[in-house]
Amino acid sequence: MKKTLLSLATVVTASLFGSSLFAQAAASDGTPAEKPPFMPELISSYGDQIDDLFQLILIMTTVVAVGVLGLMIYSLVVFRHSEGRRAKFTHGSNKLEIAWTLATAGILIFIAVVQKDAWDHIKKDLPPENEAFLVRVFAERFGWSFVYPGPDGTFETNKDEDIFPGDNDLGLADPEKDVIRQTLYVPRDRPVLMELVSKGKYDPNTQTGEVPVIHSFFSPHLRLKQDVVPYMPIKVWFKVLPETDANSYEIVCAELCGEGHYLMNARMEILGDAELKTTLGYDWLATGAFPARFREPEPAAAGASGAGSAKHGD
Ligand SMILES: [Cu+2]
Repeated sequence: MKKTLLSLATVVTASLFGSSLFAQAAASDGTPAEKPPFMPELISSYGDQIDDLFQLILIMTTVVAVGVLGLMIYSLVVFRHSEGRRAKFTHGSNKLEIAWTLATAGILIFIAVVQKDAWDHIKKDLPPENEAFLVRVFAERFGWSFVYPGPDGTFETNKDEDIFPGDNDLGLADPEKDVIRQTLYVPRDRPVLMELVSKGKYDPNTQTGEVPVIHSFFSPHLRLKQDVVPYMPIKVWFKVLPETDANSYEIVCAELCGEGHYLMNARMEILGDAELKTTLGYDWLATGAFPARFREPEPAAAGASGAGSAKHGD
C-alpha cells in the first residue's frame, strides 16, 4: 500500500515538473504569444509575459488538483468498508512528507526563477518621466480621478487638508492648472507612467476627515494590477500595443475597500495623438507640456510632531 502511495506521489511530482518545463519551452519560442483561451483581449506590451506565467501556473495547479483528487477517489474506492477488515493505525510516512515538502519548495523556487524577467521588466523598467505620458491616478472610496499636467507640463501639489468637497475635491494647490478627468485617456504605442495615490476625504467645515484606504488599480486588458497604498504614491507603467483599436476598456478596484467597492470602476480610452489633444485640451507632445515631471514629495515640515497631522501631505 505504502508503495502504491509513494509511486503515485512520484508520478504527480514528475508530471508537475514535466508539464512546467513543457509550458516554459512553449512560452519562449520567440513568437508573439497568442491570447490564452478565456482571457480578455490583450492590449499591453508586457501582457504576453503575464499570460505565459498565468498558463504555466494554471497547468501546474491543474496537475496538482487532478493528482490530489485522484488520490482521494482512489482511497475512497480502495479503502471502502468491507466486512471483517480492520483499520490499521498509522503514524504517517516521514519519507512521503519529506518528498512532498521538497517538491512544493522546488516548485515555488522554480516559479520564482521563471518569473524573474517579467517581474524585473514590469516593476523596474520604468520609462524616464520625460519620455512618458504622465498621469496621476487618485483612488478614493469609491471612485477614480485621473489628473494630467495641463499646458504648463507640471503637476500641482496636493494636501488632504486642502480638500474642499465638490470644489477642490482632490486638494490640489490650484485645480485650474491641472486637467482632471473621470476617464483615463492614454496614447497608443507610447510608454504611460502613472502615479497612484490613495486619497482621503476632508470636510473643512466640520474639520473632520476620512483617512485614505488601500485600493487596487486593476486593468485585466493591460494585465496590470497594483495596490494603491495610503501615504505612499506608487509608480507603474505600461505601453498599449500599436495594433490596439480605439476602444474603451474597464478599470476596476481589486481591493475590497468598503461597502461601495463594487461601484469603484472607470473607463480607459486609447486615443491617437490628435484625439488626445482635443480631449485633454492641450498638446502633451508640445514644448511646455512635454517633458512633464511628477513632483517630488515635499519634505515633512521641520518639527512636525507625529500624531496624525504629519501624515497628511502626499
Ligand atoms: Cu477601492
